[in-house]
Amino acid sequence: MFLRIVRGFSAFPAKSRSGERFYAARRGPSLWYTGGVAKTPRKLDGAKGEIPERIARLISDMRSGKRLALARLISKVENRDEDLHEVMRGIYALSGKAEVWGITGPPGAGKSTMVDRLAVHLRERGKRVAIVAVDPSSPFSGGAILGDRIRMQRHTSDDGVFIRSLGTRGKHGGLSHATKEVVLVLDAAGFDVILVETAGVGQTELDVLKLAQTVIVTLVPESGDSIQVMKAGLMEIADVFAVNKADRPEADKLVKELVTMVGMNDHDENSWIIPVLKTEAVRDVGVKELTDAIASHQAWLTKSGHREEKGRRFLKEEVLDILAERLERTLAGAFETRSGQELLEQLLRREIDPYSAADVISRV
Ligand SMILES: Nc1nc2c(ncn2[C@@H]2O[C@H](COP(=O)(O)OP(=O)(O)OP(=O)(O)O)[C@@H](O)[C@H]2O)c(=O)[nH]1
Ligand SMILES: [Mg+2]
Repeated sequence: MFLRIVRGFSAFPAKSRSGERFYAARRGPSLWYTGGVAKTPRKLDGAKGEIPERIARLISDMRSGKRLALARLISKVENRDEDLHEVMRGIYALSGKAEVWGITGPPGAGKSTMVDRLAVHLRERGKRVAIVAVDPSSPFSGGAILGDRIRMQRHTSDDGVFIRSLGTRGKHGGLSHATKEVVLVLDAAGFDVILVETAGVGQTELDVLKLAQTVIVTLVPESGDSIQVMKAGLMEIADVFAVNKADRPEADKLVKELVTMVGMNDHDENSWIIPVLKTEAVRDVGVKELTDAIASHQAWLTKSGHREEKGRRFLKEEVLDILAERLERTLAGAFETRSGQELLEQLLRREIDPYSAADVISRV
C-alpha cells in the first residue's frame, strides 16, 4: 500500500540489495504517514496539534455568527483547499448536534418550494436553519439553483437562515464527500436543522443522502406510478413520502399506491412505518404536518437506537472517503516518480508483468 500508517513504529526509506526501494520500520513513539516511493516519510500532526491561528480565528468568528467566516470555511471545504484538514480538525468536536434532513425527488417535484416552506415552519419553532442545495448537473456552484435563491429571498434578512448551493467539483464521489463536510461545518456553526436538497435521483444524489438522518422523498402525481419509486431505489432511502402538488388530480391514487407499498415492507412494533403525506408546497398546505412527521422520525431515531447506528455508519464512510481521496491522489502520481518511471520501463521491456508492478507499488 502507498498509504501506510504504522502505530508505534517510525519508517525510513531504504534500498534492498537488488536496488528496490522500500520503507523499513523502526520502533518509535510516533505515528507516520509514508507518502510514496521517492518521498520522505512525514510525521503526522495527530489530533492534538495546534490549529493555525488564522483557522482558529475563522472558526471562532463563525461560532459568534459571522457569516463571512462561515462562507469562507465552507469554500475551503468545497474547494478541497490546502487548509481542509485543519478546518475539519478545528470544527469536528463542535459538530454532532444538528438534525440533517435530506429532500429528494424527481426534477420539478417542488423540492425547493418545500424546503423554503419547511424553513419557515422551523423558524416558527425557534430553530436556526441551514439550507444546502446540491446540484450535480450544475457546472458551477449556484448555476441551476439561482432561481431557488431568488425564491428564497424572503430569508435573506433572517440571521437564523443560511443558504448555500453546491455544484459539481472534482470527480465522481467528490461532490457527495464535500457536501458531507460542508454539513459538518454548518453543524459546528450551530444550526439546529440542516436541509439538504438534491436535484434528481441519480447515484450522486443517493450518495449525498447518506448523510441525512431523515430523508424526505417528494413525488408528484404526474411523475407517474409508484413503479418508478421502486426502480429509482427510493423505497430503500425514504423515511417520509410527500405527495406534492396535491391540488392536481391523481394525487389520492398515488398516495394509495405508496401506502400499499409501504405496507408490503417487513416491519414489527419497533420499525419506523414510512408516513405518506399530501402537500401543496406553494400554498403551504400540509407542510406543518410534514414538519411534524419528520420530527416524529427524529424522535424515533433516538428512541430506537438508529441515530447512533446511522452515525457510526456515516463516520466509517467519512474516513473511508478520506482514504479513497488520498489514495486516488497518490495513485495518480504513481508513475510520476523516478522509480515509477523505471518500473514503467521494466514493464515495456517485459521484465516485469503488470501484477508484479502493482505489487511493487503497493509494497512501498
Ligand atoms: N400546482 C402546484 N405547483 C407547485 C407546488 N409546489 C411547487 N410547485 C411549482 O412547481 C414548480 C417547480 O418547483 P420547484 O420547487 O422549483 O421544484 P424542484 O423539485 O426544486 O425543482 P428542481 O430543483 O429543478 O428539480 C414551481 O413552478 C413551483 O411553483 C404545488 O403544491 N402545486
Ligand atoms: Mg430545486
